[in-house]
Amino acid sequence: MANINYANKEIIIKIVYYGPGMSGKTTNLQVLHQMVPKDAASRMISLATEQDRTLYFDLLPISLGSVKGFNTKFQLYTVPGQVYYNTTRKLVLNGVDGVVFVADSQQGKMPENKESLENLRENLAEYGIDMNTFAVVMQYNKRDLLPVYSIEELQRELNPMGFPYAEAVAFKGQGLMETLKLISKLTLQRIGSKSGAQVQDADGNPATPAPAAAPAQQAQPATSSDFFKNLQNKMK
Ligand SMILES: Nc1nc2c(ncn2[C@@H]2O[C@H](COP(=O)(O)OP(=O)(O)OP(=O)(O)O)[C@@H](O)[C@H]2O)c(=O)[nH]1
Ligand SMILES: [Mg+2]
Repeated sequence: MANINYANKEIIIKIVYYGPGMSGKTTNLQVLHQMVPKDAASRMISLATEQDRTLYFDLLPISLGSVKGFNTKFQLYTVPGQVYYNTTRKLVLNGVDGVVFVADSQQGKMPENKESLENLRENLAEYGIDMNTFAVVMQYNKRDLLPVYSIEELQRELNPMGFPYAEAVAFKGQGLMETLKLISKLTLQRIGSKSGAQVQDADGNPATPAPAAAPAQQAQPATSSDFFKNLQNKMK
């Protein structure tokens, strides 16, 4: 359901970071905010927190610059992971284009990961989305907190669907760009292949969707344009 507006040549893609409480969703956005250039992500909004627990959501808007003449923006959201905030989680999923599931790798956290994943499946279904065919990336976070489950165990227990995955240590920034790259690639592919895209022409009528992004050079990001080129390059 990416929002593509042909009148002002803009694409807005909504990505939701989902997962159990304390798995590192907010940390993902906070550290990404530090990593991307200022002109690409000028502000991050954290709406309602209590002792660093998310009560509503976080939002990090990232401008990726121009893709085939379209000003492309990602809106990264988090949900509150604590079980009793399901109404909020459902609301935040409204209009979602892609999900990053942030799992906690620590031994003993498998039941919470599974419960959250099942909750995601149910909430997506309420919007008529089949998770099995949706743009989902698994992030196995907290790889530094030993003992952790092996990647094989996590894959077997949480990812029988075979979604792309990345390992991460969110507070150190490890694996965060890799994760963003994977989910960007998946969502842009879906827009390029028409399915899931809500495309409007200047009159608000259905129109042909924009093609997917083209690859470019790899470099340490300096401007939003470089940042996007870097991201595109990683999507190859
Ligand atoms: N050691 C370690 N700590 C991490 C990592 N990622 C996040 N943390 C810490 O885990 C705690 C919870 O992180 P948050 O990002 O607030 O978790 P959340 O998923 O947003 O939690 P809710 O908002 O309650 O759903 C914080 O103290 C983080 O610093 C990691 O990879 N390794
Ligand atoms: Mg949070």
